[in-house]
Amino acid sequence: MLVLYDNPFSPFARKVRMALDFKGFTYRSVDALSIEQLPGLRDVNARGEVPVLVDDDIVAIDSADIAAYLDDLRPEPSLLPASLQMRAKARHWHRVADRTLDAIIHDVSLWTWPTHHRTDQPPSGLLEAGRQDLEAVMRVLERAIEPQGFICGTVSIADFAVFPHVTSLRFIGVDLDKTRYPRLREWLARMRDLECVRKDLESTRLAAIEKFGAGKSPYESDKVVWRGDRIEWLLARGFDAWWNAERATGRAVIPQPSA
Ligand SMILES: N[C@@H](CCC(=O)N[C@@H](CS)C(=O)NCC(=O)O)C(=O)O
Repeated sequence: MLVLYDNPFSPFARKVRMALDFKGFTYRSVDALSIEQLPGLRDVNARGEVPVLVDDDIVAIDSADIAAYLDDLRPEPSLLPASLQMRAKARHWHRVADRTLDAIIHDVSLWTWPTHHRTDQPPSGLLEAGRQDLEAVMRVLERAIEPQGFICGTVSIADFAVFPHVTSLRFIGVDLDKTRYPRLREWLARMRDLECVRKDLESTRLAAIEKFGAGKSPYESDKVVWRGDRIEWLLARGFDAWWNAERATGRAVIPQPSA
């Protein structure tokens, strides 16, 4: 059976879970970011990141590569649209979700994580810069969504990649109001009608209760693993001094190079 090194809250893992369910795979999920599962995760991925998919002796790392592996394994229903133009578009929005939306949302959300209880405040201007850049991406997405359809017309990996990020925007004060974002709002409703999306939302909701009930958390509560894109956005927006201070505290961890 396929084993997914998973986490209920990771947007990358959620994307892969929706893709697995959309394609009708049976799989076993392990919450690999819980402290007790971390050694097992590092055995299959030296970077210690989820998701990882293990299919007997085949290990697929990185959510985009896992999605491609799933299409290789079972071509239909495909995670990519039929036309060349829409395939290129799907890959573009997949990348925007993974590199840009994830980076900004991660960087501005640290203070709201139920796993970490930071007593400091975000550096001045960070939240505003994040909201500004996220709104700029949302304006482009609003125009990009195919009318009466999904991002690329039919359901694709672009929808599964973008969806978890868009649903977290309200927690950081980005309001997708009906007047400015009618297509986005219709797309969100269409997404929520898909069975694989409903399953994702329900399992995320239940996991929040299970994992954080009674003030508990099974996860790391101090250190934060920073990937390249997340650091890049901070530097692009001029938060170098904050980043250097964060590293100096030892809270910020960067994965070591590995093959
Ligand atoms: N490029 C990777 C990124 C995966 C990633 O950043 N995963 C985060 C969770 S969202 C992670 O596992 N971080 C390690 C940690 O938090 O300990 C992918 O697409 O799978």
